[in-house]
Amino acid sequence: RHAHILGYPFAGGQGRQGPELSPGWLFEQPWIQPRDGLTLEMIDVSNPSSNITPDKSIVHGHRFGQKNWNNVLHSCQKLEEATESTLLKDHFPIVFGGDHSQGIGSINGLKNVYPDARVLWVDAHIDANTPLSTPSGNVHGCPVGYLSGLFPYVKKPVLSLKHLIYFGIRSWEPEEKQLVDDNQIPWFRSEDCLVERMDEIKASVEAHMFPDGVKVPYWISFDIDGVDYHEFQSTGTPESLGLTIKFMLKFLEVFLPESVGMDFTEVNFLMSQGEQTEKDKETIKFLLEYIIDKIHQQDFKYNHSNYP
Ligand code: DIR
Ligand code: MN
Ligand code: MN
Ligand code: MN
Repeated sequence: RHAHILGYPFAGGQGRQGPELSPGWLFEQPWIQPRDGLTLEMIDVSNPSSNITPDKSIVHGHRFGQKNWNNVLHSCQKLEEATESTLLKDHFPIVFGGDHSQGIGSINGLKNVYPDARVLWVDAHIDANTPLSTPSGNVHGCPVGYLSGLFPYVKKPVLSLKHLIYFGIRSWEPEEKQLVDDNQIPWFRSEDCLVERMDEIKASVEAHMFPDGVKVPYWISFDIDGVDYHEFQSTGTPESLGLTIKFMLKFLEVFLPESVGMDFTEVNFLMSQGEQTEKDKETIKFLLEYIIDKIHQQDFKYNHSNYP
């Protein structure tokens, strides 16, 4: 399959400068230049930098408590359209952010084409906050809440909580953990994410996602903070006790062949210094080259036009 990288230079879903610079950095790298099977496209976002002003406007009777909300939604609308058109070409979108608020746009685009696609959420965080539960007001902590209809004013909930599984979570608000427990959303802790246990993990993912045995494609939503801080530091809210890069490679090897697209988010090189930044840049190169290679090898299993 053809890989199409959508750069999403938007940092307004959180409070730090930096994530908006990552796509520009990436697109300048010699190893990512367009070639057979690989194209690049930069999304034109509104107000790329973080902006911590809470939006006080009222829509459908509800006050927006989240920061920078109008820019998030406006930019996500463009991302939704670009993701959708990439999928309609049967190309594989890699949405390279930017912060994780991008999931609102990318997964809406996904669901326009593959309405019952399943989502694998790799993250240190649950990202299911709502206007009421968010302590920070940062929308990057809310995409699952928005997508699954927990926002009172959401027009179109597109993601069923039955179609979601977490990997690597280790930080949450009480309301988020309650949601995971109440809805029995499976989550794999970092200590259980071992390469040797991948067969077991895959079997339990499939049993949950496809109880009737009929497979549909996955979308991988990869927040780099899912990876342990000791292995990758260039991210805004790093957490220790995370996934290893070694596990991530195995995870990608196993799930990319069954996936139609992915998010790759929260890379922020302003969060590290010197040697560490260089090491983290090498890690991104290694991961992306691995991902693109796996996409090129992908069997043409899911084609939008023969999709049920
Ligand atoms: C926190 C942090 N739960 C929040 N979330 C992050 O602000 O809602 N998600 N960093 O990636
Ligand atoms: Mn739409
Ligand atoms: Mn996170
Ligand atoms: Mn996240």
